[in-house]
Amino acid sequence: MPRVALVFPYFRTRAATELLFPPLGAATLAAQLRRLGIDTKVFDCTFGTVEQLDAELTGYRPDIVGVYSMVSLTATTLRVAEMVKTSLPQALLVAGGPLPTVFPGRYTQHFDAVFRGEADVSFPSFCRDYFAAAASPSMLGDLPLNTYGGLFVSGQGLHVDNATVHHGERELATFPLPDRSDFDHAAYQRVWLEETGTKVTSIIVTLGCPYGCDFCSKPIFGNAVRRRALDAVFEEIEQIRGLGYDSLWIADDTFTLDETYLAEFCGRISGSGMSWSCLSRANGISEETVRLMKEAGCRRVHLGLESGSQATLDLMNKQVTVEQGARAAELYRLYGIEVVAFFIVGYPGETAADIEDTFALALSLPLDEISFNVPVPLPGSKLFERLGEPDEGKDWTQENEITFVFPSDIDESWLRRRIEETMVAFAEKK
Ligand code: B12
Repeated sequence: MPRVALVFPYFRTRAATELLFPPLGAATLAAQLRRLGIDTKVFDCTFGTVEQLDAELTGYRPDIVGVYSMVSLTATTLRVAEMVKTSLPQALLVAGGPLPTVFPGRYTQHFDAVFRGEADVSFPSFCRDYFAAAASPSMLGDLPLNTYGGLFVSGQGLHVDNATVHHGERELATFPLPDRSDFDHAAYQRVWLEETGTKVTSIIVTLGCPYGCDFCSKPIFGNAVRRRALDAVFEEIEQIRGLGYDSLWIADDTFTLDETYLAEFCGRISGSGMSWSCLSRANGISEETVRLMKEAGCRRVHLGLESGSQATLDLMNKQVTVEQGARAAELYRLYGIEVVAFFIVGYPGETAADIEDTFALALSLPLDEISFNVPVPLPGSKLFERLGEPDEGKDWTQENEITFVFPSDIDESWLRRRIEETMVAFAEKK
């Protein structure tokens, strides 16, 4: 029987900033593939090594190996691709995820095909047809390649560059729930329990974000906001609870966007004993909604306040004011929801005085945690379009670095010192 392997090439780094969640993209695709009757296995590398992956993949003998990639996984993705070429030379190598979506041509140098964007339907349909045709990597041209949304192939005399798709709410409601059965939940829960006292896992409830922040890259879900049917969401939450988790990290770009939908979500999760946290925005949130969120078990929100300078917020096209950010933080805290605030310092075009405004704001608000990052030009963002590729030799694929990867007027050692001083002042204030 033909087999598909889905690889999530993240190997635990134990960095202070690491957050461990099973990859939902692989779980989503596994559910769709299994619904089509295709033998599928997810290889989540989080707790493993490259050698283990090699042995397990070779033992499984897949005909198609699909690898997820994003900016921080560039090196491991290529390493896995090389490994597959050596150990499983007959397998078709396919890439998907945020970075292959933005740079498909870079990935087809190492992979036979790339699926850009939401691949829920296109990739499983492609696998089904590939197996039905008893195809091999050199026979791709025999398949109806222009019918698979987001497919990109370049090589062997083929050039396919199909438009990406965004699945509508009705279609999303017909999808199977992500299949989490291949993950090592005991290992994930052990880490979370040790670090936070709760067992947290991620879930996606709404897709997309309508805002156009200059630094943000939304290669998969894009601007079109779609809400999942709450019946399906709550069936998934029950499954998650059945796996032993007691807390959710809602990974949506902006979960608090639609207050009516949010109120319905709160009504349904209330009293379930499941706590949750999510990302929110400085604008568009009423006191009544915050009250409902608290009653419904919301423990903390993550707010991208970004800056204490209006000029910088405007440079970022954040479409909020400093006052709105301050009010949102105060409102959440008033109702007993913890606030984690993210700030970006050293934005191209901002001055040292703007940055000092950010440090002052961070120290003046009732916040539970703060973090400062320099802007990283993520492929797919407007900032990247403006700044281009990072300077030669700068490693921009790491998580949460305070190192400029582009020429900046801001003195990096001054910035590091001021960040440290602000963090110390924040800790003393708490
Ligand atoms: C959850 C999340 C995390 C989590 C966990 C990631 C995990 N284990 O999956 C945490 C908090 C750890 C995290 C950290 C980081 N993240 Co993050 N994260 C997300 C987030 C919010 C949701 C991802 C998700 O679960 N999506 C839901 C699933 C269903 O979608 P999906 O994974 O995209 O899968 C679909 C497609 O991509 C495709 N697909 C997926 N896999 C495959 C495989 C194959 C073979 C194929 C064909 C298709 C395919 O089909 C799926 C179904 O449609 C996204 C934003 C977003 N909305 O995408 C950012 C995002 C992926 N993260 C991003 C970044 C930059 C980071 C960090 C580098 C941030 C930082 N500076 O610290 C770190 C790196 C951490 C690391 N471990 O490497 C960027 C990536 C940008 C880019 N161009 O590469 C994104 C897009 C956010 C953003 N706008 O900046 N992240």
